[in-house]
Order: sequence, then structure tokens, then C-alpha cells
Amino acid sequence: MVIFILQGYRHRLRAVSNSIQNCPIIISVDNHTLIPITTDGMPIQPVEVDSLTIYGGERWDFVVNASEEIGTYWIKFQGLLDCDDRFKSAYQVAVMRYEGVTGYPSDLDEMTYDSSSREGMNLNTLNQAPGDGTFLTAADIRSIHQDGDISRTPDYKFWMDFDFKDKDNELFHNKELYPFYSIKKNRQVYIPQINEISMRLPNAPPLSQPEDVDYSTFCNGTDKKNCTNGFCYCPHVLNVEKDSLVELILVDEGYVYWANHPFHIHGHTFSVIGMGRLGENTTLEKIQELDEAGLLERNFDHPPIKDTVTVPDGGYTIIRFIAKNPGYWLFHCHLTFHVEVGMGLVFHVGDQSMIPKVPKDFPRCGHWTPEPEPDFRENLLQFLKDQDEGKISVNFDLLPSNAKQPGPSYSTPTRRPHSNKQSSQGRNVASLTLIAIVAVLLTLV
Ligand SMILES: [Cu+2]
Repeated sequence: MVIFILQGYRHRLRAVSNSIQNCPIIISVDNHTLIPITTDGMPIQPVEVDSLTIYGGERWDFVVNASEEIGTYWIKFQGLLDCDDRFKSAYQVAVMRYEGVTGYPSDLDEMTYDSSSREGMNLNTLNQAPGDGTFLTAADIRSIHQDGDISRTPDYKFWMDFDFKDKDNELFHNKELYPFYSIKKNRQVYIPQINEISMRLPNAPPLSQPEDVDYSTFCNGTDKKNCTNGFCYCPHVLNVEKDSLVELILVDEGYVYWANHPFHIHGHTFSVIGMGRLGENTTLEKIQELDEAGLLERNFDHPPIKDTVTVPDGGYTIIRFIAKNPGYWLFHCHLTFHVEVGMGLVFHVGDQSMIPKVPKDFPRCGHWTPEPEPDFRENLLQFLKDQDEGKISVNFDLLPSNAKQPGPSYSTPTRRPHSNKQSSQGRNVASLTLIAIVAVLLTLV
């Protein structure tokens, strides 16, 4: 891809990350700085940086001044975590070309993973707390606007802690046939949960068919439902009154994997008022102790207004929003596998009287449970027996891996204190999706 620019002009670009995997991306342009001016569509006070890290679900607009010598320059995208040089060494490039010249900045074959980023000040740095000024986190930037009165005592304060859990969940580990600790470590599927709950969709859509919904199944962190063998699987719904002020303290305990979860809200924006990191891992209790001691700092001076934010692994992010929009709104990790298996919840804002009725003949839907295969258990046991005896060979790796270091895709998990269960490394990432779409919105600002 080639983006054409005019010397002496400012150019506004928009980066959108639809990264569905654990793959933040550092964006930079050789010899040029970036001046981010919006995040998730909301204007911010401009800052000049050398690179910008973008997470799944985020959008950033930034300005590039075409103030260098007329020529061609690489726009670089360097993947982190599952995309970094431990696993995939994933990077991409595009070309920024001044009007009046042709060609490329260098031979593409000379580009390497290591050369696909730019030194210097990075904004939205991965797994860091606001620090010493050599980088900037999302919490360090300042909004142009103030999003209402968010500094008063919140009407609701929700703690949300999350990590990957070694549960026998019904989605991946049948507790009788192939429980978590009975299979090879690199086949164990840790499940990312919020407050030890995997979000399950309700039996009918509450927005359009409220009369069909079984509200008795709804659950939350203190009232868990449908729990089997420690695995809770229920519609995780938090009720808040319209126009109330809601505070969320997101805690990534970070014991399993060195991962990163970008959290995204629907129907609202939130102010990012705090961020911190205690180390490679932490606990909910530790963060709560800090809060009780008044040590969780909150910034109310033009905090950035966003709808997607990262949480440092082993740390926390504090956000507040005013629940202005009645309805049922998803709040979830933006990584596809994580939200698919239940790393999300729903804010129910207001009550049903505030939600308009659906049009006549609006399509209806609900649970559909297929008839179980009559001999499923027997067939599966026979399959496993045949596999054990070498009669069947099964390759679980769906796609070949180009990893320098074959095997699990995440870094080695650390062990939780007092746990006598051994942690395991994770699943292979079968394929890499590194999607960063950069579109020139306004060539001339
Ligand atoms: Cu996640």
C-alpha cells in the first residue's frame, strides 16, 4: 500500500485495529513523528510521539507532518505478544511517498522484525503503568472535553478481576472424559473469565423479546448460577439505573500467560481515570487493599474518553461512565476467542419502559438445542481408545506454525501462590491475523 503525501502539509491518518488475536501492534513512520488527535473517535489534546501501540478494537487518528526531505518512507507495523519474535515475528509495512518521487525506501527483503519499529517515545505502551515519561499510557493522555461530572462518588462500583482459569468447563473439558489435568499440557485450554464467570447468552434476546427471557438465570459476581465443578456459565448481567455514575476497576491478575485484554463497551464511552501495574501478576485482594488505603490514584482532569482500553497484565485500569443509554450493552474483551468463550458481561441500563418496542413482525429467535447423537459417549470412548492404541493418528495443529520456537503461543505462565496444581503453557495459535488498516481520511488537514 502506498500513501501519497505533499511536502509542507499535514496529513491525517486513521488506524483501526481489528486484531482478533493477542496481537497489539506498534505503528510508526520512518523519520516522522505521529501526533495522535483522537482515540476511539473522541478528540484528545495532541501529543507528539515516535510510535503508537494499538489494541484490538481501538481506533486512533494521528497527524503526520510532511516536513522531511522529499522521498519515500516506510510505515511500519510491528506485532507484539503472540505476534512478537518469540512466536510469529509478525510485521507489515506500507509506503509513505512524497509527491514527485517514485520507488521504495529500501529493498523489502532487508526489512526484519527488529527493524519494523521505531525507537523513541511510544504511546499506549503494552503492559505498563504510567511511568517515568519515557513512554505514555492511555491514562496519560488528556481529552479535549470533560465527560460530565465523573468526579463525584460513583453510584455503582464494580470490581472485575480476570485471568485464564484451569477449569473443567463444558465448552472444552468434559470432566468425565477429558478433564483439564488428564490431558497433555499443551492441549489444556485455559478459559479467560471475569469474576469467575463465563458469560452465557440468555435464552432469548432481552432487547426484542423481554417476555421470553428467563431472568432467573441471570447472574453476577456475588450471585453465580449454573456452576459445575467450579465452572460457572450464566448470563452475567449488571443492572444500573439510567444516568447513574458507574466505576469499574478492571484487574488483570496475570498469573497465567503474559497476555493483554483490550476491554470494549457498547452503547457508551468511558473515561480512563486510572491505570497501574504491581508486577507480572497481582490479586484482586491486593488492589482492593490499595484502594482502601487511598492508594489507587484517580485523575479527573480531562481523562481520555474512549470505548476500548487495555489493562496492564498484573495491574489494573479504572474507568467511569455515565449510563446514559437505556438497554442491554455488552462489555467484553475484544479478542475474539476470549469473548466467544465468555469473557464479557452485559450492563442493563434503565428499565424496559425506556426501551422502544420492536416493529411488528420483527424476527424472533431463541435457544435451539440439537438432538444429542444417541451413541456419542460410546463412539467417543472408542475413538479415544483407538487413538491410544495407535489405530488413529490425530493432528490437532490445524495450520503449520512458522514460529522460531515451536509450541505454545504464550509466554510460560507463572504459578499462582499456594497452588499445588501445575500451570501449563497454552494453545497454539493456528494462524496469525495482523490487521491494521490505515486509511488516509483527509489528505490535507
Ligand atoms: Cu481477553
